Amino acid sequence: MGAFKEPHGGVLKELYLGESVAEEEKLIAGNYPSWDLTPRQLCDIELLLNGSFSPLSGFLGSKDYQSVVEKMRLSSGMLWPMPINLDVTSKFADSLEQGNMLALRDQEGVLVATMEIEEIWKPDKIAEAEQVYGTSMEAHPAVHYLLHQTGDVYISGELRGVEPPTHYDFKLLRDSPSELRGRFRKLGWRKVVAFQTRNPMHRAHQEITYRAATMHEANLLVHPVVGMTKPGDVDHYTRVRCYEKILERYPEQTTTLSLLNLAMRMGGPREAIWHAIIRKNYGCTHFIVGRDHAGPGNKPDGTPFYEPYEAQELYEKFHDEMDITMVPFQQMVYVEDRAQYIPVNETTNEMKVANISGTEFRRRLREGLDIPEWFSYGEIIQELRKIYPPKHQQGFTVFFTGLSGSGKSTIANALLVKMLENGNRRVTILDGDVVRKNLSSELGFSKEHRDLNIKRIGYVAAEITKNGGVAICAPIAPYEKTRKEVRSMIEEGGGFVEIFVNTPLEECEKRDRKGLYAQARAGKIKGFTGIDDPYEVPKDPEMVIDTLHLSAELAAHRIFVKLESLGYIK
Ligand code: PPS
Repeated sequence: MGAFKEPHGGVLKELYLGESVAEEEKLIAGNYPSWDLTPRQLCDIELLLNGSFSPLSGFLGSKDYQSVVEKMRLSSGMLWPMPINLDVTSKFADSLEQGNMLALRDQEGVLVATMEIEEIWKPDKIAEAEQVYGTSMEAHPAVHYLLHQTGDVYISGELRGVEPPTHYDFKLLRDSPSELRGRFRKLGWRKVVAFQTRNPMHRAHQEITYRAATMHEANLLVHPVVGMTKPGDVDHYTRVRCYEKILERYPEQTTTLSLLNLAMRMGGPREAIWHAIIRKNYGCTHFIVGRDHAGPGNKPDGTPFYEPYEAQELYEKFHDEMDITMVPFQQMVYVEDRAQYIPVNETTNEMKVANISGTEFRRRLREGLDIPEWFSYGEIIQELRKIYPPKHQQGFTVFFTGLSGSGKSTIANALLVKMLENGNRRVTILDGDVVRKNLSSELGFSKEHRDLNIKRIGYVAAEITKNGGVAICAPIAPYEKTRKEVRSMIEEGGGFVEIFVNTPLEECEKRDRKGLYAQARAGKIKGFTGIDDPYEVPKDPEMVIDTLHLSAELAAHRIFVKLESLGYIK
């Protein structure tokens, strides 16, 4: 093979069929039962098929699974810390039998691989969570995934790779282990330090990686994860643009970048071992493990799931078997009087130490505040500012809720005009009646239909918000749970301001501008909000408007001022 570093288990397990056999397989697979791989399974299968997960030759069978969960070893005794399983729903599993062939497809139906089913079994998920992640608390992202998104049945068998999952982005930066090994060979790189990351890199990371490489007289591979990382992380498109920029900060010919389509589990110490084995399969000789490697964040009580250096300790235990040298790092901090980064355990009390946490960094970005030179490079900040624009450039939704005839539409329209007059924002209004004529013309007023209507409004508002626009919505939205769902959908991409138009039922009924209350009282309209269908008063709206004592114009003015004070309007 000519590689500088043997893969884990000695052989790189590439599982693709030859071209002509793969073509035949595609034809036959049309008759097989078919499973559409989930985004996580797609990441896993890509890394299984290209040898990143050597020595695995498919999703784990029950014996290997049990052994990995309990002992971090395959049943052969070889070190392997992470269960890699093909989970399916019970309903789908009921249609399968041992010995069946199965077609594994991507979300568009393209055949990725086939598998002869050897085993079908139900795992004990709680035991898996506790043994692999050390907890069954749902605050751990992998446990949450296991309990809520993982199918109840696991199936296994040897994989026959047909076609690698398609990627349209950064194609030239994506490498299989043999491709990267080829690059190292071509460049004559014999010692390579790998750096795993799921975050944008700043000066401290550059410092760690550069030190690690020079310390070991090695070259450097920046090997970021672009598959699935921790929910809320910076998107990989932005990160890759940042990595490309930081590459120029290393001496020429010393460092290379490649993207790894791994689905992380945030499994801390076990995950560190897994990450290192993967990098060994890519031909690397050294692997950097810093503070809180692959950490999942804190438990609800604020304490961490894993100790900050627990991953380094576990690695140390298995170091001889791992055959890829750990380069441990303490957290790096900036020492002002020395104008230099040093490991935190080398600082003294006399030193003036500076540090900016991830949370503080994001706050500064979001609020358009200064980020010091010592923390990051100008070109990286510039890239990140694009996804964390200051508040007055972020999208948001103003969500009015209240009884029919409460005045929502009038206030919403007055607000719209004020925003157009201000001219700094692009605004779309999604009024209850208008939506019902266009988006939801086939819907009635049952609970299901109302929920569907509100979710449609929420979906459109979330899209507008995500893309930096302003959506003003004004449906009745009578149910708290649905409003909450819409809020969390929209808050993923911007702001959400809920306004309860608090006009008492008697007043709405007295106004009865459309004559609907009279019809509802006469039983001609059934399930009318406030009459014979509930309106749940919002628990925590950003604002409550009392229309008995406030004109629509004044109400719109107050809301406009509130939006200014929240920073959304300049
Ligand atoms: S919901 O519950 O949020 O889906 O309602 P929404 O889409 O805002 O539609 C409310 C308008 O539809 C008219 N209408 C009814 N409202 C409540 N209950 C029943 N059964 C009903 N039937 C028709 C009413 O005119 C509402 O308009 P607004 O602008 O709120 O007065």
